[in-house]
Amino acid sequence: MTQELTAARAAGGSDAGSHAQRLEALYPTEAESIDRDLGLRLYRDMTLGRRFEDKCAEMYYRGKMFGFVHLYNGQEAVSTGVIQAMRLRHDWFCSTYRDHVHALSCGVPAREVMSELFGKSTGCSKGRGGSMHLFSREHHLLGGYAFIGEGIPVALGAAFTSRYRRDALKEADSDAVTAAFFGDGTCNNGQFFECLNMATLWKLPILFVVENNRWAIGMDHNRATSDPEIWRKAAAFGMAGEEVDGMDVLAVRAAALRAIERARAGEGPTLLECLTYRFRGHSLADPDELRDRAEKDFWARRDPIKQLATVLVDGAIVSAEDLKQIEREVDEEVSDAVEFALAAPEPDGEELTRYVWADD
Ligand SMILES: Cc1ncc(C[n+]2csc(CCOP(=O)(O)OP(=O)(O)O)c2C)c(N)n1
Ligand SMILES: [Mg+2]
Repeated sequence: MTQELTAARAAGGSDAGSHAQRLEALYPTEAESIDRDLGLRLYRDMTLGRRFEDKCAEMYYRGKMFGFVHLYNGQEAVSTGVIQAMRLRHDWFCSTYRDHVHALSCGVPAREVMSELFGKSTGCSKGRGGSMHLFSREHHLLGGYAFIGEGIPVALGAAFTSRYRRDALKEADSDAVTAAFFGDGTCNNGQFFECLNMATLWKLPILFVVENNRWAIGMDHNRATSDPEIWRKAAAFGMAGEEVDGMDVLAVRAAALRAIERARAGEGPTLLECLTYRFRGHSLADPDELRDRAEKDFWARRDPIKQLATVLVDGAIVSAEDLKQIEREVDEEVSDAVEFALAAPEPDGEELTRYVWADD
């Protein structure tokens, strides 16, 4: 912990800079070597997340979506860094109400995610869930959850299943790892601590991925949390803990790969705290008038997509035109998702109670 951070906390901890100071005080992590294919894959995934969310804002204000919609802009390096380091349709993923981009990274088609947001029957939750309740068995997405912390025990159960199959049922190939995503505000919720305990006790193959964006709606993390360095709480449980620059997709990916390797080797869970920032208000109903301009500017300069573009182009790994081409393709994919969702049918009223029970 830096001296400045300690001073900031002693002074009340609500200054605009303490979260930023932590980021700047991080030791530079060893960058994973990145080739053209990986670079383009990560860039595409983050760009899809960003442009999908921008389109959601547009559609929300045009009255195409209802209820609360929480966007992920600014946090893309976390979703892409962790999920693209895992094995899709093999490992398991569990999200929060800020779940659109996690779903896209897991491979849920943009058409299905957009349809779900429009409440259409072609949505990944058949139009029953909406923005906060995306689910895809096919893509091993165990859900978005409106209640904070609610997904963590579900993720723990998936990790327990992997371990039980391997150890009790002797399925040697049962090596799936689970990633549970949740926010800083959620880490003061009891379920978080209960699950850390059980995960370590049973050495479960799980990554607890904290997306510390400093804010829980309008509550500053430093005002609400006795020790704001969440990753340190791992030590109390004898678990591996790491903090990482959550605006740097390569740093997140490197940390995730270390944690995944430990988990698959049977060495148990990791608490990974990603220091990040949401570029928009808490939800689309939030005018975002609370946070300081200087704070927003600090994080805007660290835009994870622009940072990756710089690494790729300056390192001559890809050309600027390669990235433009990806952006064009992503824009087409997002427009196609909107057209598809607009034209899709509403769920049939006759089927209101369908899918309530598992055998449906
Ligand atoms: C159990 C529960 N208590 C309270 C709320 C109200 N609530 C909605 S979002 C939120 C803040 C969560 O902040 P954080 O975990 O940091 O996630 P972020 O929104 O920053 O992604 C709260 C308290 C809730 N959804 N569920
Ligand atoms: Mg938060």
